[in-house]
Order: sequence, then structure tokens, then C-alpha cells
Amino acid sequence: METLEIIGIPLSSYVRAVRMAAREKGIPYTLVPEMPHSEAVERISPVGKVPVMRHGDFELAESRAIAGYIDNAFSGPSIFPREAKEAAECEKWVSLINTVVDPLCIRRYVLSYVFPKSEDGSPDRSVIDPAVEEMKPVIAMLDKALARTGYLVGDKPTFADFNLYPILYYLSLMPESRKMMEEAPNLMSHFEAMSARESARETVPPTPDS
Ligand SMILES: N[C@@H](CCC(=O)N[C@@H](CS)C(=O)NCC(=O)O)C(=O)O
Repeated sequence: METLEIIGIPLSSYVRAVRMAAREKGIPYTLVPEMPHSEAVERISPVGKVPVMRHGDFELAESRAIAGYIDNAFSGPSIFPREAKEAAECEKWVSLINTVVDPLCIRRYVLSYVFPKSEDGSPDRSVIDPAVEEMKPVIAMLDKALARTGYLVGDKPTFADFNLYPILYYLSLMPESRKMMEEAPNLMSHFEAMSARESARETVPPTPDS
């Protein structure tokens, strides 16, 4: 069978989520590091975003679609629940992570540290401070959701957790969000349990300036 190619930079939280899904499924894959909007990516993603994937002559964009393909095209443990209510809960969390958690926590907060837009390259407090305030209820929402079993859906990791983990990883590196995580016991336990999984250990992103 052809090798699955996951295409995109290892720094990307969405690329990491899909790599974690493949590893959890037990599928070997080749990582093809491509920047967003490279020619290779633009050919597959209509919006030029990573990850994209290739499997034989099948090419696909969008992390949720890629993870679903991986789950359905290969044998191995399911990474999306099959039972109707759990499947719906998983979709709910993937949607919340991609429309609420990622835009605030990664695009506004983390990227303000990594790629500051200020003239002297210092973190832009006018972006970070309001983002920190808005992150408080989001962290509380996640902490509450994780209280019951330690995972977002059911009692074992699903793609919802693999989708969230790369975001939490970056939040654990930044000062205000690290403190918020430490004050959210269920979220912190979840983060530690996920960090110990092979899928997380094998996909640690390089530091941005390495
Ligand atoms: N909806 C996309 C989002 C992927 C995404 O935002 N990827 C970022 C890297 S983490 C990207 O390619 N950004 C380039 C851009 O926004 O133009 C997915 O789920 O795959």
C-alpha cells in the first residue's frame, strides 16, 4: 500500500494534530515539511493552509477531513467515536477547538509572542493582555469538560484530544497561559497524560528559531 504523506511544517499545531492521529492509529507516514501557501500546498488546499495530505493519487486538505480519512481508510484503533452521541460530542469539540480555542489561543495570543508585530520586536501587550482575559473562560470551559474522565469525549483519547493537545503545548510555553493551566487541575492532568503519549513525544515541534 502507498505511504501516507502528511504535508506541512512541524511547527503547525494542525499538522501536529494530524500526525498524532496517524501515530495513534498506528500508521507509518512521511512528513513532507512545506510552508503554508507553497506551490505544493496551494495545489491541494484551496486556501493554501497546512496540513494537506497525499495517499497514492488521493490528495486532501483540512485537518478534520484528513484525520477522518486516516481513521476510515486504515485498520487500527478508532480515533473518532462510532457511537452516535459520542461521535456528535467529538465533532462539537473539534468545532469549538477550531473556531474558538485556536483563533484566540494560537492566532491571537501565542503568535503575538512568536511573531510580534511591534516595531522593536517586543511582545505586543495591547494584543496579549485582552487575549489573556478572553482566554480565562476558555480555559475554564476545557477544565470543566475534562473533569469527568480526563478526556474530552468518553473515557479515552479521541481526535478531539489530539486536536487540542498541540494548542495546549504552545500554551504551556507562554507565561500567562502556563499559569492559567497550572490553576486548572483537570486541564493540567490531561496535558501531562497526553504529553506522555508516544504520539506527542514523537511530534514535539522544533523551536521557532532553530
Ligand atoms: N482549517 C484548517 C486550518 C489550518 C491552519 O490554519 N493552518 C495554519 C498553520 S497552523 C496555516 O496554514 N496558516 C496559513 C494561513 O492562515 O494562511 C485545518 O483544519 O487544517
